[in-house]
This record gives sequence, C-alpha cells and structure tokens, in this order.
Amino acid sequence: MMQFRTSILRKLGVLLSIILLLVASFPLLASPAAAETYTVKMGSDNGRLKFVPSTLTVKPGDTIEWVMNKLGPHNVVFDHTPGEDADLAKSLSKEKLLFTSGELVETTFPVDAPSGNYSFYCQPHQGVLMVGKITVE
Ligand SMILES: [Cu+2]
Repeated sequence: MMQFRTSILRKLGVLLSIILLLVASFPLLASPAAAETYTVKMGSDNGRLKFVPSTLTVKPGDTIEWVMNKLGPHNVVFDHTPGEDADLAKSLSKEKLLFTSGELVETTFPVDAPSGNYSFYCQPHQGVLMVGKITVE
C-alpha cells in the first residue's frame, strides 16, 4: 500500500513538472511570432486631410490597417523604401481608392523587410501633403 502511494506521488510529480515546463515555456514560444496590427485613419476625426497617426514605428511582420475615416477618397502609395526598392514599394501600396467610411485595406510588412524609413502618400491629396512615414525597426 505504501509503495503504491509513493508510485502515485512520483507520477503526479512528473506530471506537475511537465505542466510547469509547458506553462513556463509558452511565452518564449509565443512571443517571436506575435506580430502587431496598427490602425491608421485616413482623414482625421476633426476633418483634416491627414493620416492619423502620420508616423509609426513597426517591426517586420507587422500589419497596418488603413481605415477610410473622413473626406475620401483616399489611398496609400509608398514612394520611398530603404534602398529605393520599387517592387517592395509597389507591394506595400494600396492604390484602390476608398470612398466609404469604415472601409479598410491592409499592408503587411514582409518578415524580411529592410529596416529604415518608408514614406507614403494619398494620391488624391498628395498636393495638400496627406503623407506619412513608417519606420521599420
Ligand atoms: Cu486622401
């Protein structure tokens, strides 16, 4: 009987160790994959032709959600990337014009996106400086 109890206790101990190990290692496993999503409003709440925020710092793999807010139509055209990579600029751009409040498009920075500054503008409102900058860390 005593031996039986000891064996059960030992098994419980092993089980607890495994559970603790899994729980403790979970944040380590989860954090590298955790990409952020940021929201940028197109047209400010107070009726200005601006991106809000107009500057943002992100990491490769992060996503920008461009939300049509006010005074459309708006779109997003990237004109400069680190190293002036025209193909990358094109792939980040969302040239479709958004007219309806609440409409959204997304740009995801590739996991191998070079660090540095990326600039963009809204085509219909480039003349009134509806522009912005994203820094990839
Ligand atoms: Cu615009």
